[in-house]
Amino acid sequence: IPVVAREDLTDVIYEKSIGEGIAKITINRPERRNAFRPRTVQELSWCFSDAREDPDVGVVVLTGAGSLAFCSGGDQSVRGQGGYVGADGIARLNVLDLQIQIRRLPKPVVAMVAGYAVGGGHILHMVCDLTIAADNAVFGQTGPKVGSFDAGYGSTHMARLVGQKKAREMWFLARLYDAQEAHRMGLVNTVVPLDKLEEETLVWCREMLRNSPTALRVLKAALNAAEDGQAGIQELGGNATLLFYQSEEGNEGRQAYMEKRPPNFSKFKRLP
Ligand code: 2NE
Repeated sequence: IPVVAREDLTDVIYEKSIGEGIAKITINRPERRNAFRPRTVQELSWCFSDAREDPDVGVVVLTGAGSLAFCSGGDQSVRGQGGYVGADGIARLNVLDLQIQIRRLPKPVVAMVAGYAVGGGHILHMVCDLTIAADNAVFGQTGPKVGSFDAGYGSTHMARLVGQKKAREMWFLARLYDAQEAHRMGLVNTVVPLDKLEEETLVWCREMLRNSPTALRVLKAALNAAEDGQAGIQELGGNATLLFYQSEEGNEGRQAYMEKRPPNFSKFKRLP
């Protein structure tokens, strides 16, 4: 598929297939098993923002460079007091904002996982809508071993995915799980041979792209809302407004205001 790519990124590769509706974001630090530093997260955030704003993009794929790792979490070599330290000397935990950005993106985000998805990298795949795993994938939380934890989505969303007992096991023992075990636990949608990973991911993406974008958008918001409290309701409610603005009834109010006349909603039925 012909692609357009943004060239000035150092830690991430960003590609968009022309006319296909798929954006692919690749964490590109294979020498560190695709661990993220603040710059990596900033670049990822830019890419997700572009994929959100581009009306030609319908599905986003997040992956890691090479076949050894999807992402090994925060780069421990730049971990300082209060977060991960970037070129500006400031400590950040900006991956937490990235998690929210992925979750709130009104298009499906698919994690395409080969190799290790551990620590903060494991959480990134969990906040994606779907995970396609290669048979060499390995999943787990390492935080308690390296003096870290994610008590946000990394814990609470995990418990929704795998259940409370298993989530406590994953975090308290910090074990690693192979792809088949992750599939049994409900952490991933399917497991495929490594050499079929990209091909299978494309099949899933194309299948979603054939479906109604609005249906997928509102379903994602609804599934989020069940977990996200007021913020989730706000997201779901925003979709109701978006749809209402597309209706004749919604436009009668705006039109009347602009024409300085009282609105006439009498022709709109009160449905049961
Ligand atoms: C990922 C894993 C299991 C891979 O093991 P292996 O044996 O395949 O590779 P190796 O030799 O460990 O790693 C290759 C190189 O990548 C670096 C290593 O230090 C090594 O460098 P050299 O010795 O060749 O110079 N590397 C790998 N992961 C790194 C990382 N996260 N930071 C910096 N360098 C890394 C194995 O490498 C591993 O267990 N990695 C550490 C995983 C980890 O503990 N991640 C942090 C969890 S905490 C977190 O992500 C977090 C959070 O909990 C809350 C908020 C934000 C972040």
